[in-house]
Amino acid sequence: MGNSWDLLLRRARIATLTEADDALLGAELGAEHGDAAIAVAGGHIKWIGKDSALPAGASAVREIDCEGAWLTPGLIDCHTHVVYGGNRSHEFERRLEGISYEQIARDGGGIRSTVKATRDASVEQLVDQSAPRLARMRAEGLTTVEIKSGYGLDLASERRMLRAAQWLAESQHVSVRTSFLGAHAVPEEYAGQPDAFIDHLIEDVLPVLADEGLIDAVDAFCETIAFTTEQVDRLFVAAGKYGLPVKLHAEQLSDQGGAALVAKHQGLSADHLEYLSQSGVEAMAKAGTVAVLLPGAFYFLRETQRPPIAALRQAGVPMAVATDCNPGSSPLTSPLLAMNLACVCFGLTAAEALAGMTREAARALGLDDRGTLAVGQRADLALWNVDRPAELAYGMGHNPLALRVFQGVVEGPMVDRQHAVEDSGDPVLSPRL
Ligand code: DI6
Ligand code: FE
Repeated sequence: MGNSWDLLLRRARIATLTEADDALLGAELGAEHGDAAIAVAGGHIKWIGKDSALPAGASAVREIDCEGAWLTPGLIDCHTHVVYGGNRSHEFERRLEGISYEQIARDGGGIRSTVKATRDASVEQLVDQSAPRLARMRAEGLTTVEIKSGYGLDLASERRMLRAAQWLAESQHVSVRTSFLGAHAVPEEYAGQPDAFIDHLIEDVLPVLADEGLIDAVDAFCETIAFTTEQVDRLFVAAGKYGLPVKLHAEQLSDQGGAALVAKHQGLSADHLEYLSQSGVEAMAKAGTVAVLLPGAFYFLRETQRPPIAALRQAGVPMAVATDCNPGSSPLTSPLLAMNLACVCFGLTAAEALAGMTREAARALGLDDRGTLAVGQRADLALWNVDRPAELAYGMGHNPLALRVFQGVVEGPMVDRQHAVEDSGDPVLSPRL
């Protein structure tokens, strides 16, 4: 029937992550024989099924023999602060001496010290400093990343952070969703006046950045060392006026009732959640708010209280997993290690961790065109040299990525070798060459 596709991946095993099957990994197409295929055209998935069922006469500009390697959706990191200036290794040393994260913040360090370094940086410098971090994530099959502002805390600096995030999308071939986190900390010039600072964000900062098309969602830090639920509520009401969805850093260090607040606003996600109460769980379940688990921060801050995973599961709250990549509480640039930590520290299953870094992460960003492999979805894929998908969460410091496909364009560790293959006249590219 003369199908002409841009790309055809053959002889794969495929974890679709769709909910069509009861099994959490979805239909494991061709799992036994490595005989599944995916066809891509125009940056989207056009056909998916058994290799043996490919339509007669199907052809593609490029065909790749996956040799039984596993295909999953490209990884999605739905909570990062990957754009920032400087680093906080000196504070890490203080914490190793026994000084707490909260104490460092109260002494004027913490977020505020990164604000100083970020305010001093140009957009170009922010891009240069952040690109290697994002490149490390991309090397592990990342295709979509959420990036927050929140280290500028004034209009010009927040704008530079958000512009840097958009530039990185272009240069790194990743899809970027931006969140405005102006309410991350009270800046020096508003010391002791958090309400006035929230007013300033609502009146002078949010409207401008929203109008400039720099924001996809509004986030805040609800905590004793940051903002109260009342202050966050006012900000969220303002976000609603611009049609922007909300999300929240909630119950990270104490139970402030932040999850219930974000649920009240039909928010996309409540993130961290170590101190989440049962009523918070129920409010999230009712609103369909995703729980974003950030085990990197739990580990790095040596937190001992775990998020109530069993209660979240029981209530049917979707659970996403993210790196929280940031200089203070989670200098983590490995989505795969975040999956491992979610299993080891929080007790997720390997399948839940993979769903948390794909399907549920897409849900946490309000995106329904990615995170699963099905006809019509974006062709954002990762091909892994593993025998079982559980190996993705099992390894520590191990990167089995063979290929990354971003909107139908193939990249990966073996792409250089691909040219040698093409020069030799062999049209079939093998990830294990
Ligand atoms: N919670 C966090 O873990 C990050 N932000 C937040 O609200 C930490 C930010 C930092 O310490 O720089
Ligand atoms: Fe965070």
